[in-house]
Amino acid sequence: LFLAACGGSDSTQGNGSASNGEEVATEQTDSKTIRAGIGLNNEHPQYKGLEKFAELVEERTDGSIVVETYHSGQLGDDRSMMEALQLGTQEVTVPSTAPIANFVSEFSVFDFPFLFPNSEVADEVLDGEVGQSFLDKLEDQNLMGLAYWENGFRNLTNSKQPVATQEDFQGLTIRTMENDLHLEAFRALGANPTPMAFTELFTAMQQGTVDGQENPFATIYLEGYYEVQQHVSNTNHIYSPFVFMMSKSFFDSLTEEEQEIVSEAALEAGAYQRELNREANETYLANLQEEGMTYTEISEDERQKMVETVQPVIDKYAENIGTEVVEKVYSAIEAAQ
Ligand code: KDG
Repeated sequence: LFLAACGGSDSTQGNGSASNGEEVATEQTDSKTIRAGIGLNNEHPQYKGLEKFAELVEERTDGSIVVETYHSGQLGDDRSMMEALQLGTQEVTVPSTAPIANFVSEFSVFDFPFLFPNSEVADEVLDGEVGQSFLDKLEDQNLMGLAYWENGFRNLTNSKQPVATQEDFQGLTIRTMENDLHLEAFRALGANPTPMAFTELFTAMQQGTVDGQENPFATIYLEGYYEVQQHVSNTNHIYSPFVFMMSKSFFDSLTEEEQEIVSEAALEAGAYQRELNREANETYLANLQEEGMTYTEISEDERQKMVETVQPVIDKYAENIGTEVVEKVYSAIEAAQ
């Protein structure tokens, strides 16, 4: 198992005795490889979750499936990795729901600003029937959605000014994920949003191409954004789920038993990832302040104003997605509270 994970498929020649070498070679010819890539770095709970997935799968398949994990966009950004899954040149990625909406537009509903009141409600809706019905929609795109993981509540940072009110968004160039709804919501709030892949974000902030960005505290801290950003506010404007997804053609090539193992492992690793992620998001705001960032709290009154400002954008997308689908999500949220 260890050999297989570390050696790669073409490094067996000349290792050990001939018979040993042959054995390893046979084993490796039979083993299937999952290349799993994410945009966040190897400090982030998302990567720890990926490592957990690898451990569970390799253990439960006795190494007949090997999982190679890649972080920091080593295999590309959310969109290009999803395309690689469609083509079958990569097996797993765990994008935010926002870029998924470019493949299945209904996914935008999970990115409605201020949709989920807390992560417990999000868990219940996403892990329930409604969440599953969205994952099913990915199959037409040659993608298998196996589980929801958590990115978390997104918060605004910038290099220019403290943001306490909606008026403070005015004039700030904010990088958003590649999603039209995000763009329109930020425009409505008065900012000047610009969509960009995650892999380009740090440099864009460093070079001043953008003034700010929005991500959960864990990402802001673990990606070292405090080095290039001065102000952070708890806008909590969008809850970002992750979707753990696999190339459908790869999934279909697995035996039934293997399919069960990877599906179960994606869920179990997700539970672990969510736990680590919540701890991280609670802890890291303090660290950001220790690193010298100014923290501005958004009052409930101000947040309510933002809710009202983005409502027309939500209404527009609700209509585009289809009221029936959106109503199902709203009812599930209500039932979960
Ligand atoms: O690994 C996930 C990242 O690629 C991305 O989804 C993170 O929230 C994110 C962003 O802002 O792009």
